[in-house]
Amino acid sequence: TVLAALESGVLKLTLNRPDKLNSFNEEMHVALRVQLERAHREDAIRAVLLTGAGRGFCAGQDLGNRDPRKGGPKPDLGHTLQTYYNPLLRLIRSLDKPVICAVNGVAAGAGANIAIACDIVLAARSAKFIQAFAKIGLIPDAGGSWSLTRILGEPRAKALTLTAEPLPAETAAEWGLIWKAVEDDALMNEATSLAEKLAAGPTLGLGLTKRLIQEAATNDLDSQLDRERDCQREAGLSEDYAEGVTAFLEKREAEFRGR
Ligand code: LHQ
Repeated sequence: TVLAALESGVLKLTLNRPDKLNSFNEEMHVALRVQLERAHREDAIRAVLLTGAGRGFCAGQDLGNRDPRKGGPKPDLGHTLQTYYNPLLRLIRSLDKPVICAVNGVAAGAGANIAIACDIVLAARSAKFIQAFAKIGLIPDAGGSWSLTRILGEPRAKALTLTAEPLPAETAAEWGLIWKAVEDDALMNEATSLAEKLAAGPTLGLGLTKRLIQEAATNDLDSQLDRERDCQREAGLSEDYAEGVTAFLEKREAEFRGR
């Protein structure tokens, strides 16, 4: 349910239930988690590229396997979040390597918010982001209530989540929700070359950068300045910093090794 391929330092993960618009069942959750844990562990992986197979990116939770018409006990969706979505979000945000998301088509519900949680999001011009939760009586999960509010502010976050109106990729880019919208047939090339470029970068410094930017949301300036001091100290000790400065002085491209 998740295709994984490691090439040029990029772990490409393709959500692969195309006939269900790559909506999440338990098997796909576990498969994605296994791959992200691997990305945390393996030094050879220096960037992750997440995308979807077929015409959609991800339609959120698979709504097909819990049919309320069949009766039975009411589901505990809190348990589903605790067991699957929350750990997934934490794995993406805490990975000290860039996660690029190529949104190849519709991203709905938790699918939209998983995309938004990635570090750099490119979307096909035809893709749409839908906070579909309100249509089925749920609340925005997979970090959406947090990320949408921080990125867009309350007015747009509330309008999107209360109405469940689709947001076209280009508007998402104009609003700063994603990095950019690109022509459909250029998406994978552009996302792949971006991921490869980042994978060839100073991985340690990039990881610290990602962490600092994320921490800024909740730090005050004084704490953030302290964190910059500590992280710069660490970056300054890396082999890649020495190589970067040497390459600059020698007027050549740096060859970073990710440490
Ligand atoms: C699907 C799905 C889907 C199953 C399309 N499931 N089959 C967390 C905790 C626990 C529980 C609950 O939820 C959550 C978080 C969430 O993510 S809640 C939000 C869940 N997602 C949605 O509400 C979105 C549901 N899907 C849609 O609204 C539409 O499919 C969109 C707008 C995404 C795409 O519309 P279309 O392009 O018109 O495609 P379609 O509706 O025809 O879908 C194609 C097929 O995919 C179809 O199957 P079929 O056998 O009829 O061809 C759909 O049934 C299936 N599919 N989403 N979430």
